[in-house]
Amino acid sequence: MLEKKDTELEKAVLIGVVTKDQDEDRSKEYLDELEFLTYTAGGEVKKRFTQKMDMPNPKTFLGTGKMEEVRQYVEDNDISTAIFDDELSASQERNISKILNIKVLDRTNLILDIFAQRAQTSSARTQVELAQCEYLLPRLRGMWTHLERQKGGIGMRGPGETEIETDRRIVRDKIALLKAKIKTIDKQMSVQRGNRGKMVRVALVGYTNVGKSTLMNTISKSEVFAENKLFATLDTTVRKVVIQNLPFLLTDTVGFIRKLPTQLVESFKSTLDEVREADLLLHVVDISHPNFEDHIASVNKILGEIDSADKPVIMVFNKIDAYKPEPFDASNLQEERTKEHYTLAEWKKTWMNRVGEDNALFISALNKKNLEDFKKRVYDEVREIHVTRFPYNHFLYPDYDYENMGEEE
Ligand SMILES: Nc1nc2c(ncn2[C@@H]2O[C@H](COP(=O)(O)OP(=O)(O)OP(=O)(O)O)[C@@H](O)[C@H]2O)c(=O)[nH]1
Ligand SMILES: [Mg+2]
Repeated sequence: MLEKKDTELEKAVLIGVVTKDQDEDRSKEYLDELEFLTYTAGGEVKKRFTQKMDMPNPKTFLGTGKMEEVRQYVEDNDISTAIFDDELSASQERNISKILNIKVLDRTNLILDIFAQRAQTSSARTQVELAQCEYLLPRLRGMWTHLERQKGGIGMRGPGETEIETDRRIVRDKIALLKAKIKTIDKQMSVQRGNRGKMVRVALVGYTNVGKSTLMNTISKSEVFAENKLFATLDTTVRKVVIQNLPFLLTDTVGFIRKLPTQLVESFKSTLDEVREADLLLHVVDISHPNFEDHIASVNKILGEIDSADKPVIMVFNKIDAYKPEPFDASNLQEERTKEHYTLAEWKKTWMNRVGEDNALFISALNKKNLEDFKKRVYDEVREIHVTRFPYNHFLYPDYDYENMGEEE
């Protein structure tokens, strides 16, 4: 079933398209992310192929000529995996794998596979397994049945590995079983959350790899696994944090990504319930990432999907230490000044200004920069919620005192 063992780096090619809605720059950014996903899953990208098209070919996604180019490269370079940035239909997948004669994966496959590798606890494993089964069911016929399935590797971990040839009914039964298991887990988790009483709950949310766990570790002095790969965190960690006498619960959870497979959003319901039940969200953003605005949009979209769009939010722009604007040559009249050239001060005057000074914080979790301001802001907000729940001990929480820091747990 789910396997965690690392395999050697698999040689892969990436395939993307340039369309009317997705220009070359955008397509490159998406493929950059796909490459990072591939690396996280244990693959090594040898080449990227892109094709300009109005509409993907319904049979083979790419046009015939481009496909032949890919086939030739794959054959000459001993490539074992072709990864498409866009979702393939079952028949496209079948046709393409017949032509290329190697594993064919799409973005969803890749994300599911990373989740399968990273799932540690039984609840995370169950949730991933359910998502994989849901994804597999409509595609059961015509996966890479003509290939040796014993090889393993990217996209082969999880239930696909052993059950591909078996009847759909078995997968359906399995889905029912997993759902029942998750129901039990949901109940346990909800009891756990209930036991935490009326304490204010704060949840860190954000795109994957933005530094949520690093921030959690810094302010709660806990040891949550953080690393420079995607989806380092799959489970939810809850810590009691005390800032100047004021206790609250801080949650670190799974990161979001563009086009997070719906199967995952659904089956990770119990993990995401922590976010759904939070009183305050800290939306962490990696401001040093060139696409951070897209990331914010993806996160907001998923927050909407889990009914959490209208919670109070503080935007936490992290990694300010790593933020570097592109150099701008004013003497070059050909060059237009764009967002890539903005300094942090300039960024603050854009839409960020409308978020309100109070609701936009600029920090470095790694270098512990501006953490005082961050703590003060969180303190103020949590205090406001706290005193509505415990009005009788209002006097316990005076205004935030910058002098007396370093007392938190
Ligand atoms: N330069 C810089 N790097 C940071 C900062 N904060 C975190 N990082 C790095 O960013 C990477 C990702 O950090 P994590 O804390 O694992 O990010 P995350 O948001 O928890 O990621 P997922 O769990 O994958 O969603 C790690 O390599 C961190 O060291 C920062 O303020 N500056
Ligand atoms: Mg994390």
